[in-house]
Amino acid sequence: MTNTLYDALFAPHATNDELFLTLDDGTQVCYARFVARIGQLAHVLRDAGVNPGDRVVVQAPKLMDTIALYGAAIQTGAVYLPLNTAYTQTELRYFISDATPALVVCDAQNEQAISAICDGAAQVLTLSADGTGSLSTRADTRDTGFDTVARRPDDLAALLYTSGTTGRSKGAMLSHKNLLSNAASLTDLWQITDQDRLIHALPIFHTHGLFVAMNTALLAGAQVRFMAGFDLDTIVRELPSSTLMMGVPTFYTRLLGDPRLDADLVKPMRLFISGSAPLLAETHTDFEARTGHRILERYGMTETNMITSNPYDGARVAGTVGYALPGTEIEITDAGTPVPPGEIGMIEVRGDNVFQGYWNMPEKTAEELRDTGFFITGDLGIKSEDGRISIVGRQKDLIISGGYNIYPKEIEDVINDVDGVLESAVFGVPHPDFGESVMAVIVLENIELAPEQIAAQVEPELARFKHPRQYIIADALPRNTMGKVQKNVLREVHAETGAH
Ligand code: MCA
Ligand code: AMP
Repeated sequence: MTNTLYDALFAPHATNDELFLTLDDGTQVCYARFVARIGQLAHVLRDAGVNPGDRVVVQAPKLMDTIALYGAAIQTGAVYLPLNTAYTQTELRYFISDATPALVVCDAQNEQAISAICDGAAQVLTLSADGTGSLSTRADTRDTGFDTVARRPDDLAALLYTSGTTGRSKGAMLSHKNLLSNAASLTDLWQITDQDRLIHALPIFHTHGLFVAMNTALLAGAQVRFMAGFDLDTIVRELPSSTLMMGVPTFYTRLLGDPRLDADLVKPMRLFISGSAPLLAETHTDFEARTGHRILERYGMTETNMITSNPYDGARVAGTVGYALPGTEIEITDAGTPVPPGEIGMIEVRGDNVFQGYWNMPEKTAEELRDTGFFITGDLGIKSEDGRISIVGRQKDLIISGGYNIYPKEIEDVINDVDGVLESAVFGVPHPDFGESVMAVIVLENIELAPEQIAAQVEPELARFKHPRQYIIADALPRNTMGKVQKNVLREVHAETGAH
């Protein structure tokens, strides 16, 4: 019985006594124990009625059991669907109704609200920050052996929601082959081995922390220092005994802000990797000056996994995202036609890493995934003569704050629903810690409404990281002759405000 992803990432470790995870409280988990836990959790999933192809929604804290649950979903042939722990009930209602899961796993404090949303259509089990909950309790008494369900390379392994320009999040369907091919390319390119110890401070509900970091570590049999979240002191403490770190640019600017960061502290470190948002050239050069390490920047998307990487051995050039990964083709296009090297165009990508389409959204899939297999990323870039890619902008209206993607349309829709609001424009302005932060300019109907009154209605609907840091009331929005709101004008006018 073969199961593409399980056989590559988890099964080989069934008798591996080497160390896998080290947690914040000092707990150490070896690979074999981790695989045994996956087996126990797989029984719980099956008992809960999860069948092959069913979605398992997980909105849970970052724990060993949460990552084992990913393995268990794969072993039972289910589709793993992780959700940001910051999502509000309104946001959860959408994801659950769209994905129609068989099971939802959540923190006990959200059990009641999520049960009400599911309304009997899905089972709800709990996994809380202290590791307790009905999921763990049930697993504790189950067998560790589980007959792995067969899954082929094209079967779905995960469904990851990514916000959309229309305001509605889209579920990106990722197959076993999509995930495994990308993990294999990255492990090879970044030379990850069982001698590595990875600092893992990213959330595990996105591609970066879940697939880029965990799948490569599992494939290589590396050790993982699994941190509940980003904590500067913990990272500074762990750097001298680690070899590898993956982070968003905010990790690196925060480290640079700490006087303890120097070449001595990072002596055993082999590789620092950055992605999910543009790394400023200044951060790149400052980091090298302080530590002697040139950060390796790579580029990816939820729909495509990783697309490019700067080389491990060759030049890591600040402001570029490197070359297409092996097995991945990139074309820079203008209205679908490739443009010559050095010219700006749309970045399109094709390869085993590219997803299977959007869940329940065939029209969206058709708009963004060509019949030729090329996916239209929405990012604008340039390819040099030798194939090196630089991202120069985005055609999609997107804000990236601390590595989280925020689509303005989603926030504008909520603001526009407030009584007394005529229209709004949401955009990103430079922010020293998060790279960009969210700002809203609002035009009112003929009525007095304070920004705080608007915020009080908007914010309960949206995860905290999406909240505008400022609401500005204006008489009108700047528009071009076609009537389109000029967000570039708003960004320029308000550029200074976001830094505060
Ligand atoms: C936290 N807050 C944020 C963010 N994170 N606000 C805006 N943007 C954020 N990213 C809020 C908190 O709720 C808090 O609100 C306040 O800001 C300060 O929180 P702080 O303690 O400073 O935050 P933190 O807990 O230290 O988190 C910052 C972080 C985190 C470490 C940068 O956001 C993070 O881990 N980001 C990584 C995201 C990621 O994994 N992206 C990959 C997506 P209050 O005011 O209530 O205190 S995958 C992807 O993009 C593709 C595929 C790719 O290429 O990787
Ligand atoms: P997501 O859809 O959440 O996976 O985010 C993907 C988007 O993040 C891409 O389309 C890019 O706009 C952006 N992104 C990821 N990595 C980088 C990078 N290294 N530099 C610039 N933008 C990036």
